[in-house]
Amino acid sequence: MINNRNLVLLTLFLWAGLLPSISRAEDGYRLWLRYDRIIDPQLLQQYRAAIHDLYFNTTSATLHAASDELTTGLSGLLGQPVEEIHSESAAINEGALLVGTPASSAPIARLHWDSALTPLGKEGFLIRHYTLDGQHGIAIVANTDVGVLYGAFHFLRLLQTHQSLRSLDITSIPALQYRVLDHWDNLNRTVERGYAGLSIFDWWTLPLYKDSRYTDYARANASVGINGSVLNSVNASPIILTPAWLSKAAALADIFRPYGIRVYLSVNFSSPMSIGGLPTADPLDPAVQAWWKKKVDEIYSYIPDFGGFLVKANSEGQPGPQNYGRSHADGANALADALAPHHGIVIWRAFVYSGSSEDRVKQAYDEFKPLDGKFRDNVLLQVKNGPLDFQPREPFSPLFGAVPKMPLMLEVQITQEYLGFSNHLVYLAPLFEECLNADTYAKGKGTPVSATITGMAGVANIGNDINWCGHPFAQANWYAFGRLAWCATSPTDRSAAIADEWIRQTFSNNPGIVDTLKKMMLASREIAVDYMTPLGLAHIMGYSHHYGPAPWYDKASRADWNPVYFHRADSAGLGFDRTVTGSNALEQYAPGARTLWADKKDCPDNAVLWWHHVGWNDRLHSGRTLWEELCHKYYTGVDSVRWMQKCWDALQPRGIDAERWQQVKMLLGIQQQDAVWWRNACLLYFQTFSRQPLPAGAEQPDHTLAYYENLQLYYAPGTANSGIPQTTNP
Ligand code: GCW
Repeated sequence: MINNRNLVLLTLFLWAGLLPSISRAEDGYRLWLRYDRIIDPQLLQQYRAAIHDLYFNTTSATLHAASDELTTGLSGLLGQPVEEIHSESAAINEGALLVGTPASSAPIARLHWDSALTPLGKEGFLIRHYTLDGQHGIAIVANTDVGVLYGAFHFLRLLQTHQSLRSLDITSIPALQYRVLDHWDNLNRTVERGYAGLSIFDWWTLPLYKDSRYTDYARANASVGINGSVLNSVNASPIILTPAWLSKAAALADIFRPYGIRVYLSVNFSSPMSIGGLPTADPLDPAVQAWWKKKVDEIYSYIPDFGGFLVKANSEGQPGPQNYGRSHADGANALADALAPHHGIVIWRAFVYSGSSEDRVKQAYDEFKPLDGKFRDNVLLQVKNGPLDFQPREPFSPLFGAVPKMPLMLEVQITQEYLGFSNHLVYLAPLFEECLNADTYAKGKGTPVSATITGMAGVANIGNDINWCGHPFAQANWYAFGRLAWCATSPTDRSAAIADEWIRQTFSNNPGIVDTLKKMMLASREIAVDYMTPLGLAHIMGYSHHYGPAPWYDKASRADWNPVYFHRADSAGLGFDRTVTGSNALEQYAPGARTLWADKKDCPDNAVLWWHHVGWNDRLHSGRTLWEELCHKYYTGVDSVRWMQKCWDALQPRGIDAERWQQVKMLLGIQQQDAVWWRNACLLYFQTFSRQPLPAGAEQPDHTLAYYENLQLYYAPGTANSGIPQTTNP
């Protein structure tokens, strides 16, 4: 039957068939949603036989989005138009793909899968075989439309990753309720710690100009189950709450809504003063409380399903309740009371430290532990994975498991502020997973961080670069964030499985390619740790921009912004004693967790300098002395980047497209150069304390320490600071 819709599809399909000959460049824009025709003839035959046509009753914008994705995706993958049958009364054909909820689809209601549907909740889905009216096929079913959308994306993923459709029995339910991207995007479109161009949110042309990219952003997020987006940076401009900007945020919310994404805004705690004209922002002042209530009511008039506020208060110069002698709970509760009638939430950040003499990594716990139970029910505390600041490796934050009366969000950084920006290939799933799996011992052995959280927030690495994230492999970190947040409590080796499916969708299903890229990705985080901050070192990056090594740096206005504060090198050894003989940050952990690190002799090598000051000649578990091991790690890091380069070079003739192959090759060149820089600069510097030689016969630094110390980086991306010293009058 050729109706209008089919004609359109057919035309599109014929056009798509022509595309390879006019050679569509692999510019990375399509992310992991590429839907190119499956080449393997047997697989194609299996899929074409299993999926005859699509039964859909698109009664909502969300179901419409799901049906669009399935028709585009299936037509692309199967290389033939897939007919969509809307009629509820139409007879079921053999191989009909039934998609929907019992409420939206009569055939699905007739399956009577109620008992399987009940546990799915509001976002889960089933993908299973059915027999109905003597016909057989596959059904994607959920309780809600957004569950159907997630199921549709999952089904497409099965095909994209070449899974068999022969015995499907999938039940998928998200482990965490909140799976949120935090954009650190400023209203002038710069992105704090952003390395992929300007913000994708073109505030200036919103709300009338709606870039099609906003829809593609929503599709990508929905495909991995991300259900929230904080549009603006936590260093928030109060302007975001003015009517003109609320209408811009509302336009985005309208585009994201069908994809199950709620919009949140970061707010500046002083907004009642700066845009409200009040003399104070004291959260206990009735006029301030009334202002927030009115403002929140106004926001809901623009965005009826507004998610709520994200707040950075009394941290790094941001205003907060402590400016008025009030606690974080007082501050959060004033906002929470305004949001509660609308079912909105406050996500209050635990990233606070005051520049006091107390070990910086202890301060968040000291601040929030005593406040447990003092926050309203609709306040969540958002805690960075580690107690310091998104380092290549840190122990988990002691707040996980320590404030049982508060729901927690785990905050991870997808953008690579401390991991080589978008220049370095670093797959972050192993870092995220290390935290999720870490045992807090909060309720005895076997209480992983994942069991203490209600949600996960990821600081986005997205910008307006054509490939969204700068480095083609940085897309994997966005993808992995969503997938991990969805399945945070599943006990399997998720990093490997997620890398596998991402590679298959983004690059190729060729086993040789999958194998090589997976090896590179899974090794890459440890490689970065080796050439940047091995053995538990932390925060020895360049001041302010955080790119490249500067372990010598001691000029920052605050002690806890200086690398020397964190590594504590001296003639005796290296490392920060955080045990009972030092800052005793260890005490903030449950006794079971402490035993892992407390004793210098037992402490794992990969954390030892975080917890202990270790003598240069002390032997580590590796059998090498600290100095030998430090050298070994830095040299291994460089060698391993060169290994990644070799792996990549070997792939060119095996099917990676020229455009992305060349891009990654050049970026690996930068990474190699930077790894050498890190190794040389750090070893030359630490050598001034250890007074021991670099390994005999090893590649020697090609510059002096003074050379590295004098390197200046100007205009590093991601920071407003140009790096040029201010010596003259402005
Ligand atoms: O990692 C630090 C960054 C700041 C950031 C801060 C935070 C948004 O250097 O740029 O500010 O963390 O998390 O608030």
